[in-house]
Amino acid sequence: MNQLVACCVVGASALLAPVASAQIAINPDFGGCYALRELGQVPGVPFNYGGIAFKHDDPDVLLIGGNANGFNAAIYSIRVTRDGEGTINGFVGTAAFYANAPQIDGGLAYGPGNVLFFSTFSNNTVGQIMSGSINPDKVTGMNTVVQPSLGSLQFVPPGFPGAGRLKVASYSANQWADVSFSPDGVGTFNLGATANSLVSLVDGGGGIGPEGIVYVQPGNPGITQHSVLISEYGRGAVSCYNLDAIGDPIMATRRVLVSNLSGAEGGTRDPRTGHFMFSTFGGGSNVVLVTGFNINCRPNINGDCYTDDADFALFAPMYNILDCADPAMPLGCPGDFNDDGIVDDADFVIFALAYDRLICQ
Ligand SMILES: [Ca+2]
Ligand SMILES: [Ca+2]
Ligand SMILES: [Ca+2]
Repeated sequence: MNQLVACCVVGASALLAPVASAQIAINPDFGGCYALRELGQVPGVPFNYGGIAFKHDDPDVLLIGGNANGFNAAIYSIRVTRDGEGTINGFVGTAAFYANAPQIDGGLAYGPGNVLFFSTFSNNTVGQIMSGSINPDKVTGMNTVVQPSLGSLQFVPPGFPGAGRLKVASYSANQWADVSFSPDGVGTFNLGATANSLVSLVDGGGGIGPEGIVYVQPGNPGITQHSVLISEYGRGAVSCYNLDAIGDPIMATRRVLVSNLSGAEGGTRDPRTGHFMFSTFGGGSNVVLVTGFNINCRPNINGDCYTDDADFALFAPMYNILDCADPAMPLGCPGDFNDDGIVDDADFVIFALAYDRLICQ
């Protein structure tokens, strides 16, 4: 029976080939180092898919929103499988219920204290689920921060401009905001009532329709500055943006990374490899992995696929200058791999390890 269904679904797609022939594509301007691996549907997670994140205490367990945007939406958990190189290549069994998350949309991310934050659509709230809870412990309306409705959220990871800050994005209004938060004394957090910054995610092509938000560091192929990937539902794309000093995207730096998507939704990174993973919303709800992203290739200064002699030629002068504050230091001090403000032996050790590994995929 399953085979028959598979047969006929494929057959229908084939008939539509002239219309549906547009394939998911990766922009070659990023150097040809990235590849797509469609992981398909997650067994047991009801359509539509929402935000995704890896469990804070298990890098092989994916959390994913199901029935996204519905009142009966929930977060499900499923264990991933990996090939011999550690790249995710599938799922184990059927997903289990993890926690209720009514109207979850594209944002799902851990904050301080391993509190799981999620964004909701179309009621424009942020929910918080404490470790061990199966229901939201706190829900905060965001109408005074951004116009309805979220959309997405993410915390800026360590080592990035604005590290630790909370960002939210309104899907409907194409607004990105920085939001303050502080402990409320019972394990969750009070959110700021107004935006600390407000970025318009609109350009000549209109609004992007933001969903997933994923930060990626320099050294990833084609990326030479701290950047953020945004799943753009409104554009059928995932794009890469340079960051400003507090970790907000700079709209004018938008570069499409993945195109021809239907319903780009939540995004996260595999904590083991750094690979980028995103979900898609709609009848074809799906999980897609983009290999080539990495977590330990900061020394790939020129942003190609390797850490090699060309990068050493860029690193050596910075090592000689030493201080990132020196006017002679290249912009952004890209040789300071451990972000301590100087380029010294500690950075050289990091360089040598990456040089030995060579490949940044
Ligand atoms: Ca959505
Ligand atoms: Ca390189
Ligand atoms: Ca350093």
